[in-house]
Amino acid sequence: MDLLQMTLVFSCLLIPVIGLDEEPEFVYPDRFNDPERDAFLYGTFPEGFIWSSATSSYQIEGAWNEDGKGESIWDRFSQEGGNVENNDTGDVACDSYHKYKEDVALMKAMGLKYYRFSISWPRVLPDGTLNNVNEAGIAYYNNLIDELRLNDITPMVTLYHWDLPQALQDVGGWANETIIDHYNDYAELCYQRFGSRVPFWITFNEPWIVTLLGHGVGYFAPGISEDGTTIYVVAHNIIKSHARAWHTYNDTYRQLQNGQVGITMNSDHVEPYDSTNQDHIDAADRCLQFHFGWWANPIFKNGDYPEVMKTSIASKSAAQGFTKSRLPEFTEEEKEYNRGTADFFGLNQYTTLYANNTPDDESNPPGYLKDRNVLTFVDEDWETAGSSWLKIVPWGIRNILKWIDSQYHVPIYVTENGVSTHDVYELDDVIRQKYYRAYINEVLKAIKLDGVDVRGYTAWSLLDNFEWASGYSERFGMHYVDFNDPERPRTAKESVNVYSKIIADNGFIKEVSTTPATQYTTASAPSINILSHITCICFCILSNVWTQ
Ligand code: PNW
Repeated sequence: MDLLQMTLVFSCLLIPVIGLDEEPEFVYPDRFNDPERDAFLYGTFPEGFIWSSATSSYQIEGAWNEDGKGESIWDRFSQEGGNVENNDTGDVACDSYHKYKEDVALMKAMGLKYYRFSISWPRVLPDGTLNNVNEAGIAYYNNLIDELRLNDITPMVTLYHWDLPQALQDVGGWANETIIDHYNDYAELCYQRFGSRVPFWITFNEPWIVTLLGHGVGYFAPGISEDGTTIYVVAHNIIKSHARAWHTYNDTYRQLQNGQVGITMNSDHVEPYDSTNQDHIDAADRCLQFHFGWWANPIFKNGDYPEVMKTSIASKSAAQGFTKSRLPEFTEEEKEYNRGTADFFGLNQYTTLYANNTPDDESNPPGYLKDRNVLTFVDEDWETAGSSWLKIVPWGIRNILKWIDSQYHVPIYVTENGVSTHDVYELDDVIRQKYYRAYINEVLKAIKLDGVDVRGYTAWSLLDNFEWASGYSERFGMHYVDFNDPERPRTAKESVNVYSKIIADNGFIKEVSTTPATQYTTASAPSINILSHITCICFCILSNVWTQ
């Protein structure tokens, strides 16, 4: 037997072990349990797959008024009291403004090659405009980027992760279309000052949350509750701001800096409650169009809002006595300008909902939920994390990746995914270890089994941090941060090891065992096993013919 034959025979022995599906990491004790769907898949990610972890400026930096930083809407919203759990604020947060070198060392220790962070707009432009460029703020991000590069870690930078300069909010914020010019000035300043070292820009983090939670229900800063009217104006200005910032990069900086500019959207996966019922299927699709399509249709498809949004909002607006649709219109020129303005699709994904139809409701007052006309709900048997909204449903991420791929056909980066625990000191964070393995495994399936072009995965979050309206009562970090200690010490949780191993292996490699695998735990396992054997036998026969 020559070397080639020996290698092939050896791999024959290995493949049944490596390719074997195993018991699901999460098993649901209800009618939605599906061991075949949830079976674990061993295998590796494509070469060059990006492994990252994320944070955002307001959630970790602290130093809210240091070195010339301006006030942000989150400073105002948290400090005024009554808006955040325990009246927590991000005044100090993880103190990463002072401890960024320590943070970079944590990333290095984990084997991370990418880091997603955001720039605080009021730290570099205290009143939001170019009237006053805060060089100390610029220096902070330059130092952070340099420290990352020194440690072989590539920055992915979010321009807007919710901390709008308060001075711009005072003149109407996202509801005032002058914001488009201000945002473009800010983006261009960032390209100029940091762009030579930043290959990935994300214009907006989760515009749906900015719009709905910030301007629809007022649960997030700036605390406005104008569901059904202002939200559509805010969204319109965000889309235009995004398109403008992309064009600025494309026209002036791309050739020089060779980076990519995308946008990150969040969505729960939405599954029809009864997948054989067309009403449920339509309701799930409508829900996703109102959530993703709102932004993604103009940016990735045809420059305009999804048809289902246009027709639903127009007819309800008319019935409610509005003289025109509450959904603003793009001109033909604007549609042309919006179309194709993203080099990648950033996806933040955490959880899943079921969808069903609701009867049409055209009554006043108008509202987003009435416009959308979908009833969403969860299965109470699904395991809940430290955040009440976060049910653990790994297969949801695979399904939504498939949906995005089918709609927009673009490279996708998972820019956030993770799970919270309550505010407890717990270093062996079993739930997070299981969550990451299970969800990342579903991303692997989307790539390997469904052919979706997913290029990277980002874990939320590197550190426990300020979880918006929940303050410090929910912990998403792979590192525990002691918020009672002025030094804000960080301690690695066990999930760091789990994630580091996935990064080191570029996926999931089953430990090689000498005992034959005889126990199949899922319905799909035997077929995969038999297939591997057949493939092996074919290889061996071929190699025999070839070497004779
Ligand atoms: C994302 N919800 O936000 C954000 O990008 C992060 O800043 C945040 O810390 C992370 O997810 C975890 O929450 C969300 O209420 C905030 O459904 C709230 C919701 C979803 C995402």
